[in-house]
Amino acid sequence: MAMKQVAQRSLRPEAALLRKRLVPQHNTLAQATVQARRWQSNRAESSSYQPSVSQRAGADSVNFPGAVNSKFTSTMRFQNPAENTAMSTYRILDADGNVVDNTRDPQNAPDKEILQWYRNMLTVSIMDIIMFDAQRQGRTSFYMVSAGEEGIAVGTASAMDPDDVCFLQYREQGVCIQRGMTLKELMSQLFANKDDVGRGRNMPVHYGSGKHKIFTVSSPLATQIPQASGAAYALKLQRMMDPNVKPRIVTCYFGEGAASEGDFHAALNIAATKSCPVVFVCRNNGFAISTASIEQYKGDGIASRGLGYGIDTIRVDGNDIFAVREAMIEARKMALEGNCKPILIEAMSYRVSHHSTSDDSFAYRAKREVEEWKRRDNPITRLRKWMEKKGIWNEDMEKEARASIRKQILQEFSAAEKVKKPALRYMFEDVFEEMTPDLKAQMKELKRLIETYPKEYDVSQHEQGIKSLD
Ligand SMILES: Cc1ncc(C[n+]2csc(CCOP(=O)(O)OP(=O)(O)O)c2C)c(N)n1
Ligand SMILES: [Mg+2]
Repeated sequence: MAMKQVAQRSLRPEAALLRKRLVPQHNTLAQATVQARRWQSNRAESSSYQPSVSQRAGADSVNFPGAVNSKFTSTMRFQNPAENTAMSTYRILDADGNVVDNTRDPQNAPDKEILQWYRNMLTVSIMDIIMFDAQRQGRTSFYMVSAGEEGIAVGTASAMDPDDVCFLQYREQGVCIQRGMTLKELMSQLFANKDDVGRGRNMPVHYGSGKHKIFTVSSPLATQIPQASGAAYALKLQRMMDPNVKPRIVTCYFGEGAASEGDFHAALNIAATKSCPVVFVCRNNGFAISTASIEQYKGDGIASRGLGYGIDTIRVDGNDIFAVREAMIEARKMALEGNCKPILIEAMSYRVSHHSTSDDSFAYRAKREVEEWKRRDNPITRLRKWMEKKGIWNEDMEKEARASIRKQILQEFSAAEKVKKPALRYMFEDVFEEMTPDLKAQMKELKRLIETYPKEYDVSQHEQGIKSLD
């Protein structure tokens, strides 16, 4: 059956009601959302809406509104989570690049595509080294590397539709590259030059791209998670109003540390109760800056929390790009089935790098531990071993790929470094459609200060210099 028909049928009851009430009068999504809310609260208050919560005589299970189908028991027992076995971790390849389950083909993509994922992971890793060093040389202000987590980013992004929407935390350069952001676009952001689509307003690694459906990274931890739930709800409403709209999901990335924020809990609960098509991808890399996971929580990782919110959840080996990708393909499908639903993927990894250029992780973990992880297991070497065994990769190809990627990155690096900075005027624009009198006064004052203290403020590096403030 065609996808469109499936979507129409599965969304039919709610969609029909929404269409009847919304479509003739409401053109914008915002109007429709307000109306949908009104409709839902009216429905709850109307006399025809009567959830059945009465206890039946002789029933052996609870029928309170807050817990249905819980069996009565006369044995008092506090459940102890430590008695449960930890949730298992899905993998396809072992650390040596061998397929664990030989009954199936891990390769659900042509070799050419797999080689591209490999190149994309290499690109992230080589760019990381170059940019980390550039910060040390004082050529950029800040950087965050994603060493050890390239497989999570590239693997999940490889399973998404280009029209799906992404919310990132900050350690997901691989998502940007896999979704087609160019090195020039990334470098323009890192150097905050005039070609940066963010107009140089953000710190380095705060990427964003409307073209690639990537919301701009924002520093306050976890804020992207409820935003992702909201965006997914909007996509769902859009399809309810018009079933011909292409089915899309939202993918939301965050670290296990961010999952300690209240926003994480609010986001998962609203996504579950409103059945939003969002895939939450938690990168559990073992650290929130200097706090090891083991000190961050007592439960079974982040995956166990998904179950608590009634969300279908899987834990995967984040060093295994095949497992990550397969989990994401399935998660995307499940998220869009029927009335839609959220999914949680907890991808396990190890943060090989320091937290950022502002951190020295050897102050709180042993160098030997890091070296061991680098040597023993890593998403890049794991895929490389598999490709070598399959005969599609070898030492010469590796050398050639590394050299050419490095050359491209260095070219874009030096080009971006030379490009002028954005016009100073952008500091005051874009928040309001028209600049407010306050903003105009501030811009005038900035101009006066620059003219008064020219030695203090060299603005020649900015596009149009002081003229942009006229
Ligand atoms: C609200 C808020 N609190 C604290 C910070 C400082 N901070 C930045 S990153 C970070 C750790 C996040 O760890 P995790 O979510 O596991 O991501 P990882 O860095 O491991 O990828 C902290 C505490 C912040 N940016 N925002
Ligand atoms: Mg972390």
